[in-house]
Amino acid sequence: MGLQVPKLSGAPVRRSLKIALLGVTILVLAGCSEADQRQIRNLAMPDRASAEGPFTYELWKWAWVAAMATGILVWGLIFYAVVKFRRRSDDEVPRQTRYNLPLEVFYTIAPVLMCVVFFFHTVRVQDVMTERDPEPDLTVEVTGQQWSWTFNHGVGEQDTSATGEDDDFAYDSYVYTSGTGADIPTLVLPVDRTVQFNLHSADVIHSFGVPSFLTKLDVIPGRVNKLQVTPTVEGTYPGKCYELCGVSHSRMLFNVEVVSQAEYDAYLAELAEAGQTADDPLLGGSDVEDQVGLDEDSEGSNE
Ligand SMILES: [Cu+2]
Repeated sequence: MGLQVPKLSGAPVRRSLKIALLGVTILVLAGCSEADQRQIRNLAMPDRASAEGPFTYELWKWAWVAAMATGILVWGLIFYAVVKFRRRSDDEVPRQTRYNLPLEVFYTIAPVLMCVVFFFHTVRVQDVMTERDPEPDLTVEVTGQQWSWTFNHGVGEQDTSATGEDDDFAYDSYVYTSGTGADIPTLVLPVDRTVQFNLHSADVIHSFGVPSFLTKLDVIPGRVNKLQVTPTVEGTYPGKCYELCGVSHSRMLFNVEVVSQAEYDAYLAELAEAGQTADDPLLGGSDVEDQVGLDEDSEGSNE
C-alpha cells in the first residue's frame, strides 16, 4: 500500500527558501539602529534607574534564558525527529501505535517543574518590590484621575506613622503640580532617596508606573495603595498609566525628573512661590472640575 504524494523537485524550493532567508536577514539588520541594539542588549527592557529595577530585570533575563533553553531543546528534538524518522520510500508507513513511557513521564513532569521554579522566583522578586521601609525618606501623594495626574509633595517634617488615608497625611502642608491631557505633568524626585507613593484614584482604576523604575502599582478608588521606589540615576524618564481607564487613557502620561536633593528643594520652593500650596493633598473628587483635557477650549487636540 503506497501513499501517493506528488514529488516536489528540490532545487526551486531550496532557491526560494534561500531568497526568503536573505530577505529576512537584510530586513532585520537594516532595522537595527543604535537604540535598537541597546534594546536588544537590554532584552527590550529600559535602563534600570531605581534600586528595585535590577530585581525585575534579573527575573526577566533568566526567564528568557529558561525559555531559550527550552526552545532550543524543543527545536532540536523537532529537527531530529524530522530527519531521523523521515519517510524513506514511497510505500512506507510508520507504525501508528508506538509510545514511549519514560518520554511521556518526562514531558509531563518537566513543565510542572519549570512552573514551580518560575513561580518561586516571581514571588521572591514580588516580595522585594512590595517590601516597604517603615521610614521612607519622603512620601508623595499621587492622584490618578481621568486623564492625568496630580503630584502632592510634602513640606516640612514627615510623620511616617501617618496612614495616608482618611485625612491622616504625613505632612502638615503640601505643594502640588497637576497635569491635563494637553499639558503633561512632571514628577520631580530626589536621587537616592526612598520615596513612598501613596496612590489615590478620583474615579476609576488606573496604574502608576515608570518603565525605567521597572515597577508599577494599581491606583484603585476607595483605597490607598503604597509603592516605594528609590531612584538611583539622575535624568528624565517617561511615566504612564498602565491600566486602560477610558477613552483618553493613552494621554495619561507624565515625566519624571530625578534630581539632586538641592534641586528638589528648589523645585518645592518654586511650586510654593507659584501659589500651588495646600494644607491637604489634592486627591481629585471636588478638586476636579471636569474631565481634564477634553473640553474644546483647552489647548491641544483630542486626536
Ligand atoms: Cu489611567
